[in-house]
Amino acid sequence: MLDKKIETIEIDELRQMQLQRLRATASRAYETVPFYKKSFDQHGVHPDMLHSLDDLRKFPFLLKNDMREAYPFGLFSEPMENIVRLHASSGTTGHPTVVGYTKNDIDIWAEVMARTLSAEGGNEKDIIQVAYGYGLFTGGLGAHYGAERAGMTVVPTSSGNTKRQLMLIKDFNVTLLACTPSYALNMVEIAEEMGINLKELPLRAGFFGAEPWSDSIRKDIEERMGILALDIYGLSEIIGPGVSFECPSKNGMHINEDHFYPEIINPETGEVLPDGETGELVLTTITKEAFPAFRYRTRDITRLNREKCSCGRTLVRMDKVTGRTDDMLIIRGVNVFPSQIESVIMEMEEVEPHYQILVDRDGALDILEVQVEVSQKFFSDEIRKLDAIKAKIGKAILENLSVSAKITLVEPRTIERSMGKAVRVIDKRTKA
Ligand code: DLL
Repeated sequence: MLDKKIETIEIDELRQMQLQRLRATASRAYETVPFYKKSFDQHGVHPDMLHSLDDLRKFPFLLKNDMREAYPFGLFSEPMENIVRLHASSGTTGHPTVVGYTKNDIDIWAEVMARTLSAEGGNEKDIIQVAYGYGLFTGGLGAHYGAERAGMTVVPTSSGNTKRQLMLIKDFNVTLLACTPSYALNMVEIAEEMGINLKELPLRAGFFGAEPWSDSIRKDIEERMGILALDIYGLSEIIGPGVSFECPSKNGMHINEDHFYPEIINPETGEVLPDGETGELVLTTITKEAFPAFRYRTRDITRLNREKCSCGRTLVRMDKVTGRTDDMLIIRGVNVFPSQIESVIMEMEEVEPHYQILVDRDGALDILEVQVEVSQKFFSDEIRKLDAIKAKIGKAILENLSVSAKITLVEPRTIERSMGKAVRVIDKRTKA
């Protein structure tokens, strides 16, 4: 634990700190960002109305689209001379969303990421390889500054050039790894090909995030790398990685509540749900200067857990994010989350954790196809056996998701490997 005082803070003290910070941020946003003034006024709310944290629910949400419309700097609350860094997330349509940081924001980011990367005991004796992409994406630089703040030795490889990554892990005696879980799986395969046994190396833990990954994938990475695999969560609109992090109990991610205030809402009605219920995560930054995000709708689906954690931290935990409200597929009227398909696939020993979901339309009918790689061990089997594997996966998907899917088994190593966030779904239907 890096910051015992904060990470095990008494709840009453935390709530008081949050309220104070929230009020200050709300006032600053109202006074300096015309968007917030207009939006608060239109909803008949004012920062002075924040007498308790619950009063926040009366305030309007911030949507991704509001950020797009404010492109590039419309939501900044500080003059450009105080902004020392910009990041942006690409998104699939329209303008990217741009976020800015003051020197103090970068400092806070380093601090929350230092907590994240020290969660399993890491310290200045560690050598961490940062294989998240460096650039406008927040993964690389976010992890980098956090690791430096924790006093670690950073190997800033960024993503790609996997053989060299592996050589450095081995030659530099790297102990910690930070990258997306899909890139970690990619690394494992290439290490196996190169004859590098990661299990024999000092590598001890990995901090994986930026995309959903199931516990089965965690198990696969842990076994094949011989490490502890921890989940880390964040988004550029809020700060980047560092919003929440898993401790070695691996039972939810502790939210850095001294900087980010979470709520869970019903995505249909916008109503705040009680703790313990699953819904859309809404986050408010309570210390950010350059770009204060007030009730930002993340679209990520999760649940808050306030039960005491065995690690001693009092910071609330959020469940692993298994999907987003906008990645739900509607197939012939049935709601399907890609993570549900992944869970089914991961139960099958005959296939590898590499798959792609293709959705198309034939006339009025939605077609769902799941392409998945057969394990080397089973690939040489006769057609009859491969057909049986296909039928088994198809049946399991139908039973679990109530939707029929065409299963295509592909040769090992044919689905494109990811360096960053994996592309799992290709939806060829024209979206309304
Ligand atoms: O992905 C920040 C990040 C970098 C987080 C490195 C963790 C590690 P964006 O590119 O803005 O920022 O994407 C944010 O990615 O709203 C989630 O949908 C998804 N996401 C991030 N972390 C996780 C995770 C970075 N641990 C979006 N599990 C978020 C599931 C995640 N989804």
